[in-house]
Amino acid sequence: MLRTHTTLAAALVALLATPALTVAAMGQETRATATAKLDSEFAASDTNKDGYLSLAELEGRVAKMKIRGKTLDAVHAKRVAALVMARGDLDKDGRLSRAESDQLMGAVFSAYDLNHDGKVDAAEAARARAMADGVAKGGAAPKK
Ligand SMILES: [Ca+2]
Ligand SMILES: [Ca+2]
Repeated sequence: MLRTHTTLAAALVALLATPALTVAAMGQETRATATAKLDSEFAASDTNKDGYLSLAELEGRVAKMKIRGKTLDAVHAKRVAALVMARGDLDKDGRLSRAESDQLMGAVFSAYDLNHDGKVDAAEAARARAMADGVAKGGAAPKK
């Protein structure tokens, strides 16, 4: 079960664990390259091509995400999608716009760029992977 105090971290990790934006690929990732990956990720997730991610589209995407080779079960996929929406839907219209998605990605990046040098280095990526492992097991992410 995702516990309340770990939910944001879990949701952020889940975003990073998408196939196009894998946690493993975060080594030496810069904000610019991460944003470029988000562009293709957003397009792939927007299945009806209306320029917004609905909760259903998010759920569909999350359900296909692999975290260390394992997909989340349906219950966790729904929860993570709901958390991503809750965190990212700034204007509360029930869908994620590109701008909202970009802003969420910025928050994700900042969460992992622990020394704030604009890059997620190998050590920071390793920490992200450890958190992703916690999500894949359905458990809590490591505490700070
Ligand atoms: Ca859409
Ligand atoms: Ca919105």
